[in-house]
Amino acid sequence: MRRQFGETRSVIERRHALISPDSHEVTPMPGWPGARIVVVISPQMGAQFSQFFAGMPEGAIARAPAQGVERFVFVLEGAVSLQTDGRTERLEAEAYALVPAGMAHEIKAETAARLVVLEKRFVPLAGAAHPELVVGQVNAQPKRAMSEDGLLGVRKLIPVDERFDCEVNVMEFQPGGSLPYVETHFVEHGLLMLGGGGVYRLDDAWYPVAEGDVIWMGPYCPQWFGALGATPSRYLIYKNWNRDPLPG
Ligand code: UGY
Ligand code: MN
Repeated sequence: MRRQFGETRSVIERRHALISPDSHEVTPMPGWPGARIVVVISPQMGAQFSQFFAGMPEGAIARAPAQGVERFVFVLEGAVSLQTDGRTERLEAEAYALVPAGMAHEIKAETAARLVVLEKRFVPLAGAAHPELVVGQVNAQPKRAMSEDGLLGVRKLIPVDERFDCEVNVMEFQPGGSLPYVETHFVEHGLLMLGGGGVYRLDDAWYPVAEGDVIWMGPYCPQWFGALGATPSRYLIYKNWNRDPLPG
């Protein structure tokens, strides 16, 4: 929805950002011919990763990212096929893939499709093997309780394994559920509200958030979420982790 008189809910601060759909800017992107790309989080903002939406018309094909960059793809609408050396996977809504750095691949829109994509420079760990391709479906992952009141659960989309330098989770809040405490941590987040809504605390500001909103939380941004409304709230959340803050 386009607002009048120069209003938007988007806010860009030094250590956090909220990007609401009303301020999306469509850009072309090399490697994504024909797609409508909206970059919502990027290093230009202060993040160490990028997060973008890709609206692909049927038949469009995306190529692999730059050398050393890993890619997480989550299907919001439609269907794509992910082709890697010797393997083709069909991904429909709520399916996802983590394509390790250096893996040749193509993403083809089997129907018109909308994706959210996260990319980061992979941080290898001495002694650990290179990660493998991960493909999955949100609901196939077990929901683990994350609060004593039973109102918050998390589904981990990537194996908990030192080979991986990031995690992507879906957090599910029943109405009235919240993060148990205000978190402060050295890792950063890219978040997409998948449904429902509530209030997100970022630094010393409290923002109403709803489906389609994107949040960047930089290192040490104090953060808390409380779900409001009659239906559950869900968000997709990335974080860099599993690596020492002082790399050798
Ligand atoms: O995993 C996390 O750090 C997560 N609980 N943070 C968040 O939801 N803002
Ligand atoms: Mn956190």
